[in-house]
Amino acid sequence: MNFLILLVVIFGIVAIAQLAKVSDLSASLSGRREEDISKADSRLIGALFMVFFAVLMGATIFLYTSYGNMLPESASAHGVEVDWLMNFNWWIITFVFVVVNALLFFFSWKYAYDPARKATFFAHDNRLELIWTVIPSIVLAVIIIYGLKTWTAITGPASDDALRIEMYSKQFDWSARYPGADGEFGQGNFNLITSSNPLGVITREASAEVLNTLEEKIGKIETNLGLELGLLQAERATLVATIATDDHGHGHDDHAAHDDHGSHDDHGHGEDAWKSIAEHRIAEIDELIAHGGDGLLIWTEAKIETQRAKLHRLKRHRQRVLDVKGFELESGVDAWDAGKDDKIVKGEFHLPVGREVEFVFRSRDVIHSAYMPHFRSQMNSVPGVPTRFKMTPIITTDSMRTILGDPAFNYILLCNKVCGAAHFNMKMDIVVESEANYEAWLAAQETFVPAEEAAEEAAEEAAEMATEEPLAETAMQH
Ligand SMILES: [Cu+2]
Repeated sequence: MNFLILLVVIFGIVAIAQLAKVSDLSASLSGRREEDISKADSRLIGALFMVFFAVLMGATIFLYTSYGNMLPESASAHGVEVDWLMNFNWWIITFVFVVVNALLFFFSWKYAYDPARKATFFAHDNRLELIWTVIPSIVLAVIIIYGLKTWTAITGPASDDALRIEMYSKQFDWSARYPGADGEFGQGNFNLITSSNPLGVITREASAEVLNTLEEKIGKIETNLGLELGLLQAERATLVATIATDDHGHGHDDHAAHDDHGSHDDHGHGEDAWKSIAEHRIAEIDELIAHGGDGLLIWTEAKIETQRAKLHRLKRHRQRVLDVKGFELESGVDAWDAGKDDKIVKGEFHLPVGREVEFVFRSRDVIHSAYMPHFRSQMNSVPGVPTRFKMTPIITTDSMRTILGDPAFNYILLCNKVCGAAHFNMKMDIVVESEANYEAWLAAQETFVPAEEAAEEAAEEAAEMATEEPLAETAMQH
């Protein structure tokens, strides 16, 4: 089928080329020059231009009416402004588009070639220059100033009582995090990311969990390296060689020691201790090699290298986790505690209608983009650089379903950056509802550290405080 279409196109082109050749030939036969076009031909071309203009305008009107409003009315307060700005620009563009094309095609028809008419020629006109410089300048200034004003209002700081939500992106899903009762997000640190803590929220539990896992892995590799036959033999050989050269060197040292009194004894003692440790270790290795049996490992050098590199990485990771420090946040909340009552949700998140929301965007891996088309919002989510965007939802999901006559309608958050294989799958539903319904929904969500665990921990801490206090008091009295 495709091949047939291709054939038709090729033959069409050939036919047109042949026709052109025929008209060339007939022109040369009748003695006309190629660029001589009859008045009738000119009028025909002019009329065709008018037909084309009519089709163009018809198509434009059709496209504007069928596809002009792909989104329903804005569901956010600033979105109304954005739509105004967008429409304002479209009206200007449409006006210019129609006027320019009308003049272009109408003039082609009206001033079709006429050998009896001579064209007026003028090289310069100040008035015209002024008109087509000043008018576009004014229009552009209006568009830019209006746009900047709207943009500044949209991106300005959020009010103090705005609800704050963190949108966390990774390949390939979104999480929404609510700060919990203390109003503070627990800080995030990528060194604490685990499958149960995908956002890397800093809490004592998260830190302890990561440290445990790391210790386990480090211990396992160290044990294995201690059972590798080649390494054991190499270590034994080094120890034996060191003892041998040391014995030899000892005599030499003896002579030198005559100069500094007293040091000889110390030196000798330390050496003996070291030697006995070395001998002990040699015995240990011999024992291992002789009776290690199945426990012994024989690895290639490459394998030993990769295991050592892995060990190095794990130890570095452990150090980074140990370096994570708790600190006081501005509100006085301990950073170690701020994350406990955070609520992390997936798949769907809720917003109260009429309340300002400030989104903070964070990304784990690559640049994603949070796109909420019904709210006219979009913001990139960039690894290492938190971004933000504020908005106020003004239409609940239920109202929008009524407006659209679609009971299945849902607001959505999409990823709008092609971020990898499952990019298409990165979306969340957004439910806008009354403040009361929202509060009820939020209350039903699980906190990051489950409430019972947090209570237990608080009780433990209180008990510790109780035993410490009397001590502190006696210390004060002294
Ligand atoms: Cu994405």
